[in-house]
Amino acid sequence: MSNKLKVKLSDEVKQALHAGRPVVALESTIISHGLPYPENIETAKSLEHIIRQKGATPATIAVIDGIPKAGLTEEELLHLGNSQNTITKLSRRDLPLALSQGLDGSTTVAATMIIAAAAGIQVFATGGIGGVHHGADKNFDVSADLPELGKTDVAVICAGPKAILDIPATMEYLETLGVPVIGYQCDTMPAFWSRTSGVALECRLDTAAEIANLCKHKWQTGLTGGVLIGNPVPEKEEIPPAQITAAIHQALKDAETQKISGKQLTPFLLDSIRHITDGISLKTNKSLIENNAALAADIAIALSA
Ligand code: PSU
Ligand code: MN
Repeated sequence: MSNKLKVKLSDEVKQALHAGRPVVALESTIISHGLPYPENIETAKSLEHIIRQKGATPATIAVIDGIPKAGLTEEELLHLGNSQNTITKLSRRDLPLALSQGLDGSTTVAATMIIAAAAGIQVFATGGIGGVHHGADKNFDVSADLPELGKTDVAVICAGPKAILDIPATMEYLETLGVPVIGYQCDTMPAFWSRTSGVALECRLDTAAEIANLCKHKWQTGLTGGVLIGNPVPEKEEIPPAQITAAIHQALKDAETQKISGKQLTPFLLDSIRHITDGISLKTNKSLIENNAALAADIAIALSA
């Protein structure tokens, strides 16, 4: 029995991979749980468009009828985006249940990395990765995204850990796991809606070519595991820390009062912040993901050159 995860590729993705052309993986939890309808569908389509315009091939990843897929049809995208909350959010631990029961599910950063790597896709764009939650010293809430970055060979382009997280603790955790964290044209880790978290980075690279070169050196020398690229949200869409901090605190307090925990916590916080900021956070969220998709395409192109 083969112990490899089998991924069903769309024709477009299959042809691109076969020809050694650049491919960028996209996750689907953003579609099902991270953004509201219909902005989620609009964003999913716009990401694919941005990547194609750059000359790379997008591969949105999800599990449909228990089958891991890279490259979704329009119908599948709509299905993930229209069924808010009825679609299961799948991280590493949830994949066996979904595969064995033939379920539909959207994939988190961790699960998307697993499926991308199995398909032979090296570059993946998301919004913000999961990380160490506030209070993790007591509640142990650390996203499965972090250990995945420690072991799976995929470059992940993000706008930082989501600012609802304990970013300094997340950075410590990444250091322990041996994950290179690159600031793209920046010297501090971005903080999702804001351009900086204040946490200094030791690795700043200013071009996609240098980032691709670092990845090649890592993977060609047996230094397995992910590479994390922090790409700050464009200046004109940024919400400065002073403006978003109050909303984050309010959302964290509401989560505590309502006893929200586990995999529900991140979607709850994102949704609360969207309401508190009157939708401004949504506009920023959309912009930062698009910005990440564009950089991911550049890196994939540099890697395939
Ligand atoms: N980035 C966003 N919105 C999201 C997520 C990331 O802009 O909804 C998702 C990703 O799929 C990430 C997940 O892997 O949130 C983290 O969830 P948790 O904290 O439960 O591990
Ligand atoms: Mn968690």
